[in-house]
Amino acid sequence: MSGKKYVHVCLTPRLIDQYDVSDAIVVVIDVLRATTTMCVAFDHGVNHMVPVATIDEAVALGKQGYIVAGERSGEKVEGFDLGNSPFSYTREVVEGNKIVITTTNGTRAIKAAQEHHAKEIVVGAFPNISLLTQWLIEQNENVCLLCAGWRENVTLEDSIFAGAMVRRLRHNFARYQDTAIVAESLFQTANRRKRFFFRFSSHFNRLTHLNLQGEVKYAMRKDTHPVLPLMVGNALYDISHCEGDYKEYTQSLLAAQEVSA
Ligand code: 3SL
Repeated sequence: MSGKKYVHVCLTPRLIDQYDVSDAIVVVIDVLRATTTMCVAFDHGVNHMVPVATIDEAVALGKQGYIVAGERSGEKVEGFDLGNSPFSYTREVVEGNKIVITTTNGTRAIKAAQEHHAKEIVVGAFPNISLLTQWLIEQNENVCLLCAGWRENVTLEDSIFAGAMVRRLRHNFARYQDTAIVAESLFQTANRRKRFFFRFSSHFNRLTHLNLQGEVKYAMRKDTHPVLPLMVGNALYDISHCEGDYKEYTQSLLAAQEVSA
């Protein structure tokens, strides 16, 4: 039991400077849709995913055999193989492959956590909530729930998800700041009416304009893709199959990255 460890909630990457993430596992949250999509991709067998901030970086990796994925303003970037729809990341498309992905907020939040030297970075969304919270409890480390938000603003859906995580972690961690309590209270208010609350969110409106309401509904479903995407070097890998200490596995991945560099 992690007596003195804390759970912090950083409601937008803009506030990450306020947190010492070098001593915390950072959970990057972009429920609509980047981290939901990543969970789907890993559950469907993608080998690894490299999150990048810019279209140019994605295109460059595309020349090295990566499937190139990402969106801007919710729409697939012209010339890319995939957008950011969880429905596109089918087993047929992704299994055994490597993907480079750039999104408006989700991949940027991952980069922000990296730049601030997070101890570990994992990806969270409703599809992996139970496995992720259980894993965090087992790690006995500080936790920072980093909401990707929208262009550095706070978003309803990411805050609600952070609150759902706080709710589940609460009894295993000791210290909370106000933002964790804000998120948890929001979740408690929204919990049984999540669909209603999500409809208020600005990103729901953006996705509705693109006729993507089905994706919002899909993103709200819990435990549909129980994976643990963890940053190892410059890429996300699923560590959900690791029994016991996952670090041996990540060391071997890092060594392999060095050899191929
Ligand atoms: O901002 C992001 O990272 C995306 O998830 C936004 S969208 O849902 O693809 O529009």
